[in-house]
Order: sequence, then C-alpha cells, then structure tokens
Amino acid sequence: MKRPLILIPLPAYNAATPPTYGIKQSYAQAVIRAGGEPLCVVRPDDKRLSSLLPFVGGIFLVGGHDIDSEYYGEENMGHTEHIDRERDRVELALIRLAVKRRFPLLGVCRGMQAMNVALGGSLYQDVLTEMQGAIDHDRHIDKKTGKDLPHGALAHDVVIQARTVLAKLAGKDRIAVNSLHHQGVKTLGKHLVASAFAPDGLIEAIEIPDHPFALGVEWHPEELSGKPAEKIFAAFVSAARRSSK
Ligand SMILES: [Mn+2]
Repeated sequence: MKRPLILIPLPAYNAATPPTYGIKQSYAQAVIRAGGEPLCVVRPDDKRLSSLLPFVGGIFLVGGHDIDSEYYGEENMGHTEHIDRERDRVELALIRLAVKRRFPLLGVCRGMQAMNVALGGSLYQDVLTEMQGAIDHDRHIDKKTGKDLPHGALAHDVVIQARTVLAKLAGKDRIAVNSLHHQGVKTLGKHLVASAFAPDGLIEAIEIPDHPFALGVEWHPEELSGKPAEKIFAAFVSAARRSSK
C-alpha cells in the first residue's frame, strides 16, 4: 500500500545552542506506524509550499509553545510564553489552506489550538487562571515532588460527543487521556464543532464536519498506545492516502 507523505512543519528552537529544528520522535513514529511517511519541512514559504503540496496527502501540526495571542485579538496577559510568530504564521496559513483545499489535517495540542485560532477562535492564555473550576491540565511535572511525569501518564477523562468522527474512532463515549497543556480553546472558530470535553467543561477535541479529515485533540495520542490513540493516526493516514491518489 502506498505510504502517503504527511507534511510536518518543524518547530524551531531559536534559543538553543546552536539554534535547532526538531520534533519528538513519538510524533514521527506514530505517523510511520499508521502507514504514513513524515515529510518534515523547515519553515516553508508560499513558493516552496506550492511546489510541495501536490505530493502531500495530509498535514500534521504537532505540539509546542504558545501561539501569539495577537492572532486571536487579545493582549498577552503574561502567561503566553516562547512566542515564535514565524511558526504561528506558517501553521495558521497551512490550516486555512487545508480547510480550503480539503487536505486531511491533524492537530495535536498546540496544533489543535492553532486550528481553532486559524479559523477565528480564541484561547484561554492560561486555563487554570482564566477558567472557573478548571482542573490541572498541565501535567508536565508532579507538583508535589517537582519531578517530571511520563508524557503517557493518564490525567483525566474526556467525554466524547455522539455522532462525531472522534466518537466513531474511539468506539465509546469516554476515554482517559494525558494532559500536557496550559492553554485551551475558549471560543470555537468557524466550521468547527467540539467533539470532546474534559470534566471541567474544557473543549478537548475539535473537528470540521463534512471535511475529508480535520481533527484536533488537546491530548497527546502519540504518547499513548491502544485503540483510540492509534486509530486517530490510522484514520488520518487513510484519509491522506485517499487524498494523495
Ligand atoms: Mn487536558
């Protein structure tokens, strides 16, 4: 079977010595396991994109640092960190293109937040301080011991909305997920529906109905094994295979 190319725009770590581009291995491995071939691209400009896109089956936006709040018309309240406007610009443009040209699109964590912002939605700049009754979604470290938590550690359940793509993939209405984010969707962008919610009401997954595949999840399926997580990548890669025929 053909392995469709999955375009992954590479995040830059400009403050690293030397300045570095890169992603976690688990993102690339999840794509490969699902039958796709990751095509990691450095800061594509419009010209390079238009030469690449004819070969690409889908676009995968990975996690990372916060999106500049200016892109959703808010002042930075001091919680938004490590802004990389060039990354924001590239990813927001890619999402709008994917929506317009009906390219399969998968967004994880920041990738989901970028989908929402690209389509006119807004974010909580810090869920814990801005959202009443919020649970702790930022489970990078154990707050009691100060030690790093494994990225696959399950943090909370999500309740999945019936009749959504995600419901079909999960095969049940509630799953346990990891949670490595401090921002989240506040108001939904155009074309989007919320397909899962955390126990505190925070939107944990979004999708575009009537699109070949456009799903964003706030958790990190690339760090989880088993059915719902692997099915998300499998369905994305299948849609990419169909779209690159
Ligand atoms: Mn969460």
